Formats: sequence, structure tokens, C-alpha cells
Amino acid sequence: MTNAGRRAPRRIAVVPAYNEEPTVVRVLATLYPLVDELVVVDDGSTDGTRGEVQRWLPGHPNCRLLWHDVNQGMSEAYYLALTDLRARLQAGELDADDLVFTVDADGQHDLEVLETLTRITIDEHLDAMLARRDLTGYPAFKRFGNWVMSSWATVWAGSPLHDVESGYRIFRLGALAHALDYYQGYKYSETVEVAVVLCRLGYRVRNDHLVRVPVFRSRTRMRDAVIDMAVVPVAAWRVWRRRSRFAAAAPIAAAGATVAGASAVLARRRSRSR
Ligand SMILES: Nc1nc2c(ncn2[C@@H]2O[C@H](COP(=O)(O)OP(=O)(O)OP(=O)(O)O)[C@@H](O)[C@H]2O)c(=O)[nH]1
Ligand SMILES: [Mg+2]
Repeated sequence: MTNAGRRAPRRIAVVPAYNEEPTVVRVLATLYPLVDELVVVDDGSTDGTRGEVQRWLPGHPNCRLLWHDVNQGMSEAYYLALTDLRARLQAGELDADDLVFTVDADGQHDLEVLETLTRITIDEHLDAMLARRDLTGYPAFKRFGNWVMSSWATVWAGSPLHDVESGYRIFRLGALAHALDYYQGYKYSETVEVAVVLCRLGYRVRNDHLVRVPVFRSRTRMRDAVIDMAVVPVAAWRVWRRRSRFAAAAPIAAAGATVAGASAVLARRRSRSR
């Protein structure tokens, strides 16, 4: 297809929300006019998050609410929304070049720069733009933890990652759907796993564009950091293992194709000579 015949990428935002009653509607209302489609996942909130979203939904036909009845963790909330997008891509309803945005429901992400991030993603043909949050207003232990995690992920990704825990991201749907074959995520690990998997698969990932953080709010715990540290090498290994399996299977498949091709030629010759 020529560029002229190609439609503009569809913009789909995914917002996971767990007990975000005070902020969720403000985030959705700001995001709604910036995208073509909005998916909000209520992750079994025990406050009024779902009620707030349901009251806001009428008059916003391009927003869908998905939910878990019981809290399952941020990664599962993403998995629910992203596997749905992957199914729509496989059904031909969405395009591999469509863009998926992820934005937290707590107001931590500055939506004024979303257009700039999108422009960079498109102009530089990126597969993933992981906005690097300016954490200068954060406590030192949080900054240090983020640096350790990003350095660890860099080693396993084989590409520089500066804020691997950032949830403010833009993905090309084709790349994201491919990455979903290699990870599911547990608790908060979705962000680190997808970054490592995409880099390992050879996709173009940027994680150096700095964005300000208007709100400081952190619920992550030491336990979450330990989980994330542990899953990083596992995510890299999953890519390596599947790749080496494919590499081992490729000569066998090629030989199979040659045999099949040769017998087809022989069969055609035989039928011609009858
Ligand atoms: N804490 C938490 N957040 C969830 C969960 N499920 C979905 N979320 C949402 O996931 C998004 C990110 O969660 P945050 O707790 O803000 O985590 P974060 O911004 O990655 O962490 P920090 O870097 O510590 O700020 C928010 O929009 C949450 O509402 C869950 O089980 N726990
Ligand atoms: Mg947050």
C-alpha cells in the first residue's frame, strides 16, 4: 500500500485504575479529546472509581469500561485491555501502525506533552516511546530504586533504558501485540517486562525523552521492586529461548518446504506425461 492510501494511525488510550476515585474522571476527560478511543480498566476498586467512570460514560461513546471484580494488580489490568486490542488487530479491525497510549489514572502524567510524544513516535518511526519521567521532586530512595531498576533492565535489554518503570508510553500496536507473546506481567512488572521484550525483539524503543511529573504519588513497595528485578532476566530469556527454537526449526522447515516443492513438481510432470 502507498503512503497516500494509508489511513492515519488510530490512537487508543488504555488507563488502568485502582482506587482512583478523586482523579480518574479528570484524567479521562482530559485524555478523551486527544485520542480516537479510550479504554479504562477498573481493577476491582473498592472505592467509588467504577461509579465515577460509569457516571461519566454517557456522552462519551468512544470510551469503554472493562473491569475485574476483584483486584488483580496493574499488570493484569493491562493484560485484559491489551490482549483485547491484539485480538482486534488479528481480526483486521485495527492496524499494526495504530498507536496505543498508556496513562495512569492518578494524574501523574502530563497530558500537555502527549502530542509532542506522539509526533516524535511517528516521525522517528518508533515502536515504543517510554516517556522518561523527571523524578527530581521524588524522594532520593525512589530515584535510586528507579536508577537501579533501569540499569538492571538495560543490561538485559541490550539497549539504554532510563526510566523503565514509566507507565506513560506510546506503542505501535504491531510491536506491542508481538511482545505480548512473551510476557503477561505480575503486580507491577508489566512496564519492565514489555520494555525488555521489545528491545530484545529488536524493536525501536526510546526511553530518554524527559517529561515533567505534575503529581507525586507512589504506592509501589520494596516487594514490587524485588519482583520486577527477578522478572527482567526471565523476560529476556523467554525471547532468547523462543528465538533459538525458531532458529533450530528453520532449517528443518526449509528442508520440508524443499521436499514438498519437489514432490509437487514431480506430480505436475507425471500428470502432464499421462
Ligand atoms: N497500585 C495499584 N495500581 C493499580 C492496580 N491496578 C491498576 N492500577 C493502576 O495502575 C496505575 C499505576 O499505578 P501506580 O500505583 O500509580 O504506580 P506507578 O505510577 O507505576 O508507580 P510509581 O512509579 O511508584 O509512581 C494507576 O493508574 C493505578 O490506578 C493495582 O492493583 N495496584
Ligand atoms: Mg502512578
